[in-house]
Amino acid sequence: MAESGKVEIKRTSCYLCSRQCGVRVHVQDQKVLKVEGDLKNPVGKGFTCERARAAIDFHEHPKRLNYPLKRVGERGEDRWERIAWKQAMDEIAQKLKETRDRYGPEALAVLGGAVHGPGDWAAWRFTNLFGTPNIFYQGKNCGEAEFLMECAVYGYQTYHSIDTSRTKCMVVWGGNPAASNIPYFKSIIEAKKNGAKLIVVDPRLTETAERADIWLQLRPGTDGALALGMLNIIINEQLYDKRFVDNWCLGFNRVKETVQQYPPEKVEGITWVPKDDIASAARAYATHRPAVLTMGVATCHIGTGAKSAVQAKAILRAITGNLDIQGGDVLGREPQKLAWLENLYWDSLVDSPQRKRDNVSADKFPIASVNGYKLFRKAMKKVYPRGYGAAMFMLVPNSTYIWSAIAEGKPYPVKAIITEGGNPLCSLSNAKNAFKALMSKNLELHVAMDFFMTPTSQLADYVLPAADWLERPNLCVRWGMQEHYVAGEQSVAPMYERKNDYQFWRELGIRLDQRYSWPETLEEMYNQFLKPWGKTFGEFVKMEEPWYFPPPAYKKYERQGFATFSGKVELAPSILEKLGYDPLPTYVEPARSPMSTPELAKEYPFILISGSRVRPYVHSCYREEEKLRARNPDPLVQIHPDTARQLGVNSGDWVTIETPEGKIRQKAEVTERIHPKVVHVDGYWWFPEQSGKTPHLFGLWESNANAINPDDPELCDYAGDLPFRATLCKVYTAEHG
Ligand SMILES: Nc1nc2c(c(=O)[nH]1)N[C@H]1C(S)=C(S)[C@@H](COP(=O)(O)OP(=O)(O)OC[C@H]3O[C@@H](n4cnc5c(=O)[nH]c(N)nc54)[C@H](O)[C@@H]3O)O[C@H]1N2
Ligand SMILES: Nc1nc2c(c(=O)[nH]1)N[C@H]1C(S)=C(S)[C@@H](COP(=O)(O)OP(=O)(O)OC[C@H]3O[C@@H](n4cnc5c(=O)[nH]c(N)nc54)[C@H](O)[C@@H]3O)O[C@H]1N2
Ligand code: SF4
Ligand SMILES: [Mo]
Repeated sequence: MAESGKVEIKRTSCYLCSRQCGVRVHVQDQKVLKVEGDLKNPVGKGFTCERARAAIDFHEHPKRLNYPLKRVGERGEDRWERIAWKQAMDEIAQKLKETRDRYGPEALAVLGGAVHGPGDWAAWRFTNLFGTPNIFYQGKNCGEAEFLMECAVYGYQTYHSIDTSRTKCMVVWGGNPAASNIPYFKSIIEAKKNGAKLIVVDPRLTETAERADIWLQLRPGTDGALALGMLNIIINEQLYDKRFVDNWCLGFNRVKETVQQYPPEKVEGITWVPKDDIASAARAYATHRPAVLTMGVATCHIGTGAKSAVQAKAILRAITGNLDIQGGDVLGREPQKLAWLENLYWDSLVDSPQRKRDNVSADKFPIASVNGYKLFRKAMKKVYPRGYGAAMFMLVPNSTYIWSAIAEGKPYPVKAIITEGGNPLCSLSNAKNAFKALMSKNLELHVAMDFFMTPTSQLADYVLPAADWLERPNLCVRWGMQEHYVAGEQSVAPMYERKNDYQFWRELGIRLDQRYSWPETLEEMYNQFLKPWGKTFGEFVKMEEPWYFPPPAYKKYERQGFATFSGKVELAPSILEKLGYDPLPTYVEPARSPMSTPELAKEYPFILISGSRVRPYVHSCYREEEKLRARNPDPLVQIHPDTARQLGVNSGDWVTIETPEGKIRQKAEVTERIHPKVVHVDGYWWFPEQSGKTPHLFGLWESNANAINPDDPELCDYAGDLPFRATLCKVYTAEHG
């Protein structure tokens, strides 16, 4: 126990977004006084942003959930009674037991959000033991399409960390780190100072694009054609790494043949990018090695356009010889010194005797299913005998199927859901569909665990108060994304009756035949993860440097081959063929576009993109915090001045944005940063200050991009990711509507 009155410094990691910057928390008598960057911590190196500066406001916010609540009125009526944790957990576990006995374990679906802490892996742990494959977490949220394609082509995901002194070229493709990852953006700037080239592929002139040597302003959703056009130049001008291709790549001739269909002139017509710019970008990328070609979540959000985009990107990385070299795109490894597989129970799910069915969308999107994962495991076995460290990215169902499994019992009934650390009504396309399912009488149980009452938790039967990152010990593990771990001390005891997410899953687990699988505390669970290292969490967190960065390893394939069936880079992956997909990166238009649906485009003439990161917010979070809200008080729709003039719109006007799915209103930001034919709307908007009662739901239908984004599976990509970008809309002022 700390001495009364004494100020202590706790070292931990900030979880107010997924970056996990190292911070020092000043604490006195269980009160947080200050959060500052930790200069010594390699993650962030002392950086903090406006969210970390508002950390105390979130921690003590008057709207925080502090006690378990049980619904007393109808769903969504906003009538609750406070109950004890024990009662909540007993009742929820009993209901889950009945559900499992009556309908099978697959009748439970668990929906979470972006990376936020122990809830992520504890949820996989629970669902794997329970036997349900219907777990919707990071994979689908952040775009499964690219993870899966990288695994199919070269057997693991690549990291795109910039080596500021070595990297010679950076291609930021479909992302904007200036808003989404500031520490990364800083390394881009530093590498540029050291002479590296920056190429940005984005329909908007973002803060990142502003810094670019070459900015390719493409038509949203045509990334595949653009990448194929670049491949055309690189292959025909023989700018690829011939030795690497000869020794390590299969399928080169088939790809060579395919790219002949995409000469720069034709690609200009598809993408709107001038052919000379396509050629310059291709030449710059291929001749400045080592180069990094980033993931960028937008290329997974363009529906049917995504497959060729992510595949052609993977081919670009491979044939230019940038795979797994220092300063280039380094291949990940399974977590080092960590007992992860035995603790996450992947195999229990894959081979579960209880699980009779694959996830609800397995037939439509077989690559993102338990069976798809099994095939990947087989392919990877030689290189990764323990399986894939980031398997949770690999078998996530498509949300539309979850909603229809609830509302219509198809393909089989889902009767219970748990939403933890996510706000699907704001973050998933076609909120009307989600709303219908969440209000359906067929749904027998909905449990939500969050910091705040959100539109989603508003529709739950039980709402549970989550402890935040200051109230729990943290072990940052970026499964499959980066190899380091960082230990963080608990700063203060949880306020009121908040509990950490691990405790929630544990308490369910021990009531549901998983008694021996759940150590009593989060620290004890961390001890189990850290066992191979021979350290306890307590020892780790007290170390002078409480982090572990494994020594980097390059060209790992020279020893072990690539983790594909052939052991080579498969440019036309055999696994795609086995699962019934086109193995070649053939370009496919977004399913709604001026080219694929010209009739629809007459009525909806603009291309709609939505939800790019806005600096103060993380998706639907933080709109209740006054200082952050003051920076971005209203949802903004970006419109080009020429378009605005035609529409009679001025900056600051509220305008209507309409799609076949519905309409919303946002405030116009007239700007030359966007193409005249493209409209960008802010994502995830709700208004915590408004009434939460249904149907109002904190103004969910007023301005939320995902109230009008489509979710038809035919519009989704090959892995079932939602089309948040590259669809069609019309825009008008209220008077002209
Ligand atoms: N239109 C559009 N939609 C998109 C995207 C887009 O680009 N455009 N991007 C997609 C992407 S990449 C993502 S990742 C998703 C994000 O989708 P979500 O993760 O559903 O969105 P968030 O708003 O981050 O929801 C997180 C919720 O969890 C709560 N929370 C935070 N930390 C914790 C915790 O430790 N424990 C618990 N129990 N709760 C916690 C927060 O209060 C918040 O309500 O959105 C997707 N949706
Ligand atoms: N502040 C903040 N930071 C965050 C988050 C947050 O919510 N807030 N979320 C975190 C999460 S979960 C994620 S997944 C990452 C995502 O981070 P990023 O990958 O950087 O994604 P976005 O910031 O949405 O940037 C997407 C960019 O793609 C562009 N774009 C739109 N359509 C297309 C298209 O068809 N093709 C191409 N090439 N580009 C297109 C948009 O104009 C936008 O500038 O950010 C993380 N960091
Ligand atoms: S970027 Fe900001 S919110 Fe995200 S982890 Fe770092 S300090 Fe926290
Ligand atoms: Mo994400």
